[in-house]
Amino acid sequence: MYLQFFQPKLQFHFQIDIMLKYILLILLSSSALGLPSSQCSAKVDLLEQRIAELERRPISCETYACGIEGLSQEVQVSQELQESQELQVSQESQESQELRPTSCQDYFLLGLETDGIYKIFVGGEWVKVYCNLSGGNNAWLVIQRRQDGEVDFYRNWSAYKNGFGNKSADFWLGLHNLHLLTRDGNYELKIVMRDCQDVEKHATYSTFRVAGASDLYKLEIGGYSGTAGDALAVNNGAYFSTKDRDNDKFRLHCATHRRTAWWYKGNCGDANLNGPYLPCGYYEDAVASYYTFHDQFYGLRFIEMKIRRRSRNNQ
Ligand SMILES: [Ca+2]
Repeated sequence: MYLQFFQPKLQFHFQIDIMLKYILLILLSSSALGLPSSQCSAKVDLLEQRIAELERRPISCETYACGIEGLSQEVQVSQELQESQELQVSQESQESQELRPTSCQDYFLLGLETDGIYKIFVGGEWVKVYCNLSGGNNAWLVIQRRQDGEVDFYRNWSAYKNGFGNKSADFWLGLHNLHLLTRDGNYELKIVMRDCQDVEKHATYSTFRVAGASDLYKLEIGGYSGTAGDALAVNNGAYFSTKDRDNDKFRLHCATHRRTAWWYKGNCGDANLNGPYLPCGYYEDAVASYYTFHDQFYGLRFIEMKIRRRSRNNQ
């Protein structure tokens, strides 16, 4: 780029010096016309001397140096301006095109089809979530999982509000994020469960919304379909309760009775998905269970709760 700028400039200066020579030659020749021969000869000598001086003169050196200096400054300024403009354009482009996925579905639409932990933008912050993106058009955001009993689920209000566990294994996403995720859209909930013989059943609810802290993370749920039965029907409208917060309307403290935390209502209800992870098939009120799966409180081997925004395609 530098040579492209420089070469025409050098050539331009060289041409100016050639022109000066000939202008001087014409002027001196003109002034010599009509003079006596001796004076004319002197003019011709002067002319030849001036031409010789011009030819010896380092005509291009100063021009060359000035050209380089000036040109390099021009190039530098040009480069700085270009870099500045490129940086600005780049920043504007980045800001306008910065991807801020707000759901697992956004990642799926970007072409990602691998299950795993992804970051989504929720309530002005980045939150790590586990997405189910494999297996076709099923971009689910996992909000709870029980698979090995490594994580203690008998925790207090603060823990259930903020979430806990390992998102690649057993975990609870947290009521705060559940509220932020579901407050502005229509979400559906799918619960996938397996028993000791690896029989899999599911329950899907077309409405799932969690209210804010001031409403004690009240649950709105409805529109059941599936194979596991509608064990959550009685939980619609329930407040969340933990071992240190009894927000159920029952005479017992359901969270301590069931040894976990949940949206308890009625006589503590038929679903205890956060219950103790006991040996599979264990029969107990306080166990990780879903009553209508086996029509009893039966300890399940695997539980996964996941949500996704309802769209015209999956309504
Ligand atoms: Ca109570």
